[in-house]
Amino acid sequence: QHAGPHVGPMFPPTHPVANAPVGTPPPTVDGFVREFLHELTSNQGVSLERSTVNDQYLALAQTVRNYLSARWIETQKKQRTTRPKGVAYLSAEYLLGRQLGNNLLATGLIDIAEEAMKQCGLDIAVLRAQEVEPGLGNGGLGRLAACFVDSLATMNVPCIGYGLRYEYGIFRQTFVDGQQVEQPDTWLALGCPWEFAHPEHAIQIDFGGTIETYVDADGVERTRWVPEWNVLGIPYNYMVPGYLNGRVNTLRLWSAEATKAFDLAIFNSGDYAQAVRAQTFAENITKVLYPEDSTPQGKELRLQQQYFFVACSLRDYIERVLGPEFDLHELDSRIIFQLNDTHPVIAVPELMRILVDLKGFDWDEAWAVTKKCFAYTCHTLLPEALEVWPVDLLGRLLPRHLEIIYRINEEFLDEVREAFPGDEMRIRRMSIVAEHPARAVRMAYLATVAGCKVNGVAELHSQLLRDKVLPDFSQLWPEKFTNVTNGVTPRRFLRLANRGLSELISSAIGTGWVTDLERLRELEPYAEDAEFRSAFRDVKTRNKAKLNEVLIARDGIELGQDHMLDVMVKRLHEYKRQTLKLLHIVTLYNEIISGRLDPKTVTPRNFVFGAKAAPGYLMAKQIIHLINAVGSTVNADERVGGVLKIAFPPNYNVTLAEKLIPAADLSEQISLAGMEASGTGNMKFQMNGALTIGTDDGANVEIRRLVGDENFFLFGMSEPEVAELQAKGYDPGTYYESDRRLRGAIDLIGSGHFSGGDRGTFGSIVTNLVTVDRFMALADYASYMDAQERVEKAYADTEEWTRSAVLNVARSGYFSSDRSMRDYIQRIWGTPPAF
Ligand code: B1N
Repeated sequence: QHAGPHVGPMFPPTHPVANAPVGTPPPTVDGFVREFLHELTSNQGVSLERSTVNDQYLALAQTVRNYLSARWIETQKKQRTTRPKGVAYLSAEYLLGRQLGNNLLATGLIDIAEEAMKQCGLDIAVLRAQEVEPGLGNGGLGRLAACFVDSLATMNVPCIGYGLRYEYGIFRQTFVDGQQVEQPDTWLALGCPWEFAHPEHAIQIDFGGTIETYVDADGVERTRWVPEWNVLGIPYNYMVPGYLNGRVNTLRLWSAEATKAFDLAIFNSGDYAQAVRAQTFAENITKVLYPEDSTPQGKELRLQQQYFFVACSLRDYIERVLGPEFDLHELDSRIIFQLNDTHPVIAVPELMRILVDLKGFDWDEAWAVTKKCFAYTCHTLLPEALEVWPVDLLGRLLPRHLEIIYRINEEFLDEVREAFPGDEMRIRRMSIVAEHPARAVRMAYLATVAGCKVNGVAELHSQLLRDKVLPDFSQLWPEKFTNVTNGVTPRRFLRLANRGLSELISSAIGTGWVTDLERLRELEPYAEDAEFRSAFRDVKTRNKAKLNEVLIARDGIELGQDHMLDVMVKRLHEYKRQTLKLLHIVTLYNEIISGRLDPKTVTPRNFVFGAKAAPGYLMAKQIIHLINAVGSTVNADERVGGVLKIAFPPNYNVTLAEKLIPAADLSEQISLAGMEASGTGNMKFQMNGALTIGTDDGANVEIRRLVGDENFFLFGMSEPEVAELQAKGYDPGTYYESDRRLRGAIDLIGSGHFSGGDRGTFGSIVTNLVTVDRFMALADYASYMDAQERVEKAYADTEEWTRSAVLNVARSGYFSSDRSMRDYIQRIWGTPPAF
């Protein structure tokens, strides 16, 4: 049952209190007030009386930031002398969430700051609500990167996160007549106090042009890239504080600007307007985050973004962090570049180019170094999510890189030929360069060939990655493949988001769990303690009340009082099966209005959805429309008597997650088995005492193993059963025909009941479900309905339910991202912690 022997905190905090510089006295409320007022006048240039909430927020942020920056400088100074091996996490996304609360927590200043603001006549909650979260990611993948850098800092591991500073992050979602409308995310508009811009450290990044060969001074024939255009990368540094340990790591996000070459054009061309347009062209590179989760479109600008940020990052690490004296033959002694999915994989040929073309390495020497410096994390199983770049596009933008990829591929295929003589089919299957439908580079293959390790993000996912996505590669290099199950940071998602539960836990077992989450095990006996259970329920009730306040203020949404809170929050994607959740709701509704189900016998429930759809993903947008339509119809129907309430607050993001998750009773994790690589929301819900209804997919498998069958509502086909059904041919129509309740629900949607009588509105959803249903919602429907009935029964027994909820919390320690980091260190990085 237990996830392995428990070995205490590997990286104990080095400092008990705030991140204040060594030797300074501990901060006091009076001192904090003085510093705050100083920031208000000197930075915002206003008096307290005349200040706006934004002024106050910025001044408070500045005050907190000062505590961190001293430790930040110290961390870097120490690293320059100890020269430890570090991790460079390369990720196109960091979904950070609000910073102020986290930084107050990391510095131990929460209470002092709260009291200080009170003395100034201010409510710190109002100031905290002023912060616009940096939404520089789409979903799980970007949030994972943010959790990982938090854990590494807390575990005292040197890490630098590299990424992109998008001027517009993930779009702000609004609903107009129930349909998603995207608004630009202007997160920088009111100023971002957490970033440090360093334009003086700009790096020039080249694009386009041609390659030419020449003979160098030693008479050796070499290749060089003659680029056509370039842009500047400006670093913006963010502090990543460890929890109360004095370490502050760096997150370095790159912003694109026009180079002098563009400026010059203004004078030379005489066409001022054209020159300014050229500048916009350069700045477009970091203008906006591609709002696609799991299904990247092969857009040229996206490739520009990818190359831009990894080229900046490699140059930065090699030239600025290591410096000119460093012998790059030893590169792997100082760094491991962790590739967060395939988005940064163009870093592989870039490092080869640096070593071969710029540093004069011969090819084999360079390849030997490169192979040791990269490791690759795959986050998906969906074939359409595997990035592939057409060679004409790659060759146009990065001609030298394409040539390098060809050579890597040739040598790799020679290796395959040697291992499997005469197996030409295998060669074709494994080639990094696909020939059909068009010549294109398979980035996952390049990452697998170049990476010293390849990992999936949950046990099931890693197994499927080995057996189904990259079987030829795992056969060739079995030792390359490993698993690291995802995790989430308990600082943000338990300690900060759920203060009530945190305090209850600490009153029972002390505060050590914050950095050693396996200690939550010590809560197990409290599951049997009626007083503890009652206190646990009180916390939930208060969290629900707070959520109600938030939803009323934010969206005017009123949830049912004393209802079970059933939550499904995640990106909108067919494989995640929000429609299955809808079929459950519509079934209950249909049974009620047709008189077969007495609403008085139904457990009152609030169904809360949160989900953004990629703007170009039409089916996902229609499903959003349908959720809203079902919501307004059911909520307004008096026959339901208010027992079913549907809420779909728009713009689900980290900030809203922090309110929703602590209030939830039931966590919906209902993807088709074999489709969700891991999921991380599932872990956050468990940690906050929600029970899971879920399929045997992603990390649900591990959650269920840890909490036990009796504390988890399992339903649906297993992955092998899905594969079997797929193989024998899946026909959703048979399920529709044979299941009365299912047919009733689908027919009700098709009848126009939720669309003012118009049958067309949701016609394509209905047709798709009944004829295609790629993700087999209909096949799992009956089993899901059964599981929901078990949920109802279980929820009716309040004491038993609470007991299960407490056990869910007690057994969630494994899902700390600290544990994930320990696994990466042991299985992949070999990074010693730098005390
Ligand atoms: O990564 C998460 C997992 O927990 C989820 O199961 C997985 O779906 C998610 C292209 C992605 N996989 N792939 C992406 C994101 C943006 C993009 O442009 C793909 N996100 C995931 C963390 O491991």
